[in-house]
Amino acid sequence: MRNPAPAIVPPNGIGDAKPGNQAVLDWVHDVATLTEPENIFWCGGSDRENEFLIAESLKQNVLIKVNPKKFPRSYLHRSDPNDVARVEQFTFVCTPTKEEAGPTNNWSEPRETYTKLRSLLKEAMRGRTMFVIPYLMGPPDSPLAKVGFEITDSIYVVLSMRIMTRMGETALKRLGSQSKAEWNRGVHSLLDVNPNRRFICHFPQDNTIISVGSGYGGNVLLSKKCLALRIGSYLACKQGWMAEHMLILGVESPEGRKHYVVAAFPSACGKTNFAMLIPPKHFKGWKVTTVGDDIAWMQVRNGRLYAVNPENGYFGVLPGTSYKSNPNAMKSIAHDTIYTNAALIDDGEVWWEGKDGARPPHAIDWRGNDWTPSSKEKAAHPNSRFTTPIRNNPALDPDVEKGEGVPISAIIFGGRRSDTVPLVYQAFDWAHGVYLGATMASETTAAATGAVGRVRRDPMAMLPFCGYNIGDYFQHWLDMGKRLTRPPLIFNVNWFRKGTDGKFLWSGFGENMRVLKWIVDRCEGHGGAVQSPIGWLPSPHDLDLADLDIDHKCVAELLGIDHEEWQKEIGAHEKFFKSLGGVVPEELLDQSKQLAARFKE
Ligand code: GTP
Ligand code: SPV
Ligand code: MN
Repeated sequence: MRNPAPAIVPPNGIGDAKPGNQAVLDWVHDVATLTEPENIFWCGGSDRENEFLIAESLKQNVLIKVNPKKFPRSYLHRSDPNDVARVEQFTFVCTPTKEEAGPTNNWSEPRETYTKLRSLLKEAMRGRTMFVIPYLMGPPDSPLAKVGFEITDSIYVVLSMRIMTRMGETALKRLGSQSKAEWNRGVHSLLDVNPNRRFICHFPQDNTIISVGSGYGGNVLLSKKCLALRIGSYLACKQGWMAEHMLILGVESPEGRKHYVVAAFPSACGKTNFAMLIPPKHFKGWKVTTVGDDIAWMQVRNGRLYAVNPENGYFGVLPGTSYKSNPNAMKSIAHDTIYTNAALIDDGEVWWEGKDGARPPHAIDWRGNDWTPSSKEKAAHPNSRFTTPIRNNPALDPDVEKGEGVPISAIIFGGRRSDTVPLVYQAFDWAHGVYLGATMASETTAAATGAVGRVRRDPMAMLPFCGYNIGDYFQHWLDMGKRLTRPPLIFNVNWFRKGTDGKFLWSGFGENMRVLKWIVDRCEGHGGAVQSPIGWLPSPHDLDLADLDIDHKCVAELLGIDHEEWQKEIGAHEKFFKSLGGVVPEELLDQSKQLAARFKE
């Protein structure tokens, strides 16, 4: 068993931001009666409160100070080595019937699950402090914004939620005092951080989340995957909007024409990097700005799709992040950042694999052990992350706070595919685009526990995040299209195709601008393309590849469609749809047939 963190006693004026809404107070009272904390800390999110909590975290060794000259106000956190990623096998959707959760979710009966969780939570906060975090997802004046409360006994969760969400007063203001107001109830307890007692449970009908036994990222920052995606997607379907695992970026031409695009890539497949892209020299005058890097909430306005970023911070992957690959991320995380499971080098600087410069001669690894370049283990965990405010990003889009959101010109799907899938292609129409999303696949990554590098179907990058029946989710996508008079064009990309030598064929990162430019051209109606069985493909001269060190053979390979590989791919689509057991809309089954038929033409 882990030593429980001691209760903390805040000075006057801190930890007393008690909400005025009676329904919230009643709920907090119920949870406290069950968990029996030493005291309740009502988070308000002020600077003074944050400084106090950081000082406490340093005392408790929850945080380690990193070199303040190099990284002002930044800290390292090490999570338990058994607790370093999302746990999909312990994540549940608890709906009255199994059918509502659908074939892609772990289902658990709500009443039994509440009973089990209540017994785990009984006295769980004895001798400890229970924090109550009010937070708002989305710009304060957005019709899409949602209020949540997270109760937690983890000080790391409080510090992270203050970065990741709009915490405190703005949430309370939005909630108001009405007893019927919509708000999410989130309860989190570390318990003893034991994988055998780790459950992330969602009750969509009750707008409730209960997470126990973990202290890591997507399992415990309940605003993110739990509310903004799983509960969010359920509410979105009911209320007629969309909650998606998508980055949102703005791209402006030298002439000042601006488009916004969203892109759904699975976990650790390049959303943060694409959202912060810096165009290569050849694209002088082009500007890419970030609205969001992980989640998009979208609504229909005047026949167009508009997106807001519900979050207020980035919880991004460290390995591979460098001034070479992503300068905007490096600048963002140079101050006021929490690093989780990175290595610490001798001058108090944090380090991870893929950072600029040579490997350090010595480090303390993510577990707290000595490390040298000859060590077999990685110094930073492959899923080590940074938590940093969106405002640290030098390329933050000026309209990030716009309540109505930004108008979306294109939707991009993509995954990690070593083979089969070309660099970019465009769907013929909305329904075909929905089919591209529904059948996309990707190699698994370290963002979730389990095997890495296994190709799995991950529809719309939502496999682990769709909080209801995936068949209804597909239908919702098809229905949304019918409400759009100016629907975004839909594309699929793959930055990760490999040559026979096993190396990436495409240099990626900033060079992805070349693909983005073609997408923008297509949106404006002047990009060239050739028709293929899978969709509209750029021919090599339709892509601006000037000043790029790539040979023609690679370009041909990147854009090529291998008929044998695609026969296998179509088989995999059909197998996947079959595995869902009859929930797939007829319209998508039909798309599958049309795809197969186009290969025979
Ligand atoms: P989540 O936060 O888990 O949702 O991940 P994400 O989709 O935001 O992925 P992110 O941008 O953090 O990238 C994950 C990993 O992929 C990092 O190690 C990146 O360096 C790497 N990566 C991102 N973009 C590219 C690319 O264009 N090419 C290559 N080869 N690698 C990339
Ligand atoms: C993901 O896995 O897609 C993430 C990281 O964005 S986590 O918040 O841990 O889910
Ligand atoms: Mn993500």
